[in-house]
Amino acid sequence: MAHFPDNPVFKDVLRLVRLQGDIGDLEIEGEVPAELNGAFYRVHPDPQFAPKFEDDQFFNGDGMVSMFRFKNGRIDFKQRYAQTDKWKLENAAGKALFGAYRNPLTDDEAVKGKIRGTANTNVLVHAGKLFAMKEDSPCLIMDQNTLETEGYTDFGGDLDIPTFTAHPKIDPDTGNFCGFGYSIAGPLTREARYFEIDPAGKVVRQANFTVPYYTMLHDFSIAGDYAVFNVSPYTSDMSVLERNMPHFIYKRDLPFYLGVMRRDGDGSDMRWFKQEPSVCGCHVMNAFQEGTRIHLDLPVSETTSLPFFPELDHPWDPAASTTWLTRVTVDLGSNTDEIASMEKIGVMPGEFPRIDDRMAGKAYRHGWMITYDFDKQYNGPPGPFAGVLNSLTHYDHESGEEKSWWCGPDSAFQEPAFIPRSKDAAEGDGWLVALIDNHITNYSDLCIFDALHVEKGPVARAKLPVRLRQGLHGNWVDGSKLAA
Ligand code: V55
Ligand code: FE
Repeated sequence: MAHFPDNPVFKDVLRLVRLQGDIGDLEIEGEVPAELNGAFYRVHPDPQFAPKFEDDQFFNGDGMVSMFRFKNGRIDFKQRYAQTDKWKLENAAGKALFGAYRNPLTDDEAVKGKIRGTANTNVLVHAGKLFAMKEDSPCLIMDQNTLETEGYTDFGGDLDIPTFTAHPKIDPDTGNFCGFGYSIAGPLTREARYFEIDPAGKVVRQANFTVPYYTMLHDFSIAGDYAVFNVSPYTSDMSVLERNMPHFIYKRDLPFYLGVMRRDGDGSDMRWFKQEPSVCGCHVMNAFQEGTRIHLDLPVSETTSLPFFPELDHPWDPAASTTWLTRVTVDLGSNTDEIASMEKIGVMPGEFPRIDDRMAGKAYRHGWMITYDFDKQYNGPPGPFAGVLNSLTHYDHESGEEKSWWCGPDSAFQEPAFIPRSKDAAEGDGWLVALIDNHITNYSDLCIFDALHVEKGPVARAKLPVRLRQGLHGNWVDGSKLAA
């Protein structure tokens, strides 16, 4: 007998789905390019049971993983829960045992000390497995063909830290999975570790570093030989957890930082470059080296872009939380600890930046985000972000041109992923896939775009007979890595 809280986090576009199953040969509108062979994986939070607290957070839900398998113009759909240790313990009990988001003080006595992860943030195939990731817990391994869960891994004991990243980058030259864990010395600690896992699944690099203050180290980038970490003023302390406030609170008086260290070192060369007054940035589009300078592109707002990680002394302000694509530059040749420049490089505001992942860490031309066209009509209920992500925008950093496509008054986008036309196609030559959720009919379509002509709208739509809940992140994998 499930009574979900009377809370916007469980209503309208955030109404739970909790549906596991398979649909073969999805209904298609248009033509799916026959040469597309592979799978698109994505994940959304979807609590298995009614949460323990009325004010439960969107980010606290159990990971529900979806797979769209493309072959010969046909798409098969599969959806399963990531069966984390938390999911299994709660499934056996028939109710929620773990409490608030990132707050172990709120858990039932019976599960004290158990891994709290939900695997709800990102999914990516590496070393022959599907990694289901959440930044507060180890890496969960799933089968990339069946979506069966195998369990948490510490990579044969080599990665002896309690946390992992939900935002890895794959080095296009080595194929290494580049990532990090933060708060590795326990909840709320400033210790972090950079690591790389090679294509065979072996941990080949590890380097510890310390963040300037306890923060949500959500995303990062590689930039050639360097790893770059963006720090925004999300922070917390024990008194926040003791009062069961949202785990992260936003403190605009703390600086924004960019940390830069060599990927092949031991972390002792880490330099933190500071920006005051602070800004807020979360997801990285890309970063690259240019001589002694490092550039990192990311959507940036004046203050917290996540309404559920609020400021205590300032009300939520949608305008100040709107994010614009910005290039942050630091100079390793300088002896200052100041950020050299921050320059707005996008006109359309938005979030969920993506690139042609073969350009990760390199000078690049093409980027995409889902964007807010505030001038357009919207007929649906509000969602979890600053506005309705109703458009898809292509940013050409070389020509400075932007092209967008609006998905109509009833719908919103989820994060896209890029698919190259072939292994050695030019940068940007390929497709984007993205879910479009219709908030009136309550159906979701997986849409396929020509990546360099998003303004033409989708070339095909794979139509689901249900709506998928607002999700976070996902990735494409080539068919050569999947069972035939
Ligand atoms: C984010 C998402 C999370 C999380 C921390 O987008 C940060 C940011 C879905 O979970 O736990
Ligand atoms: Fe994220």
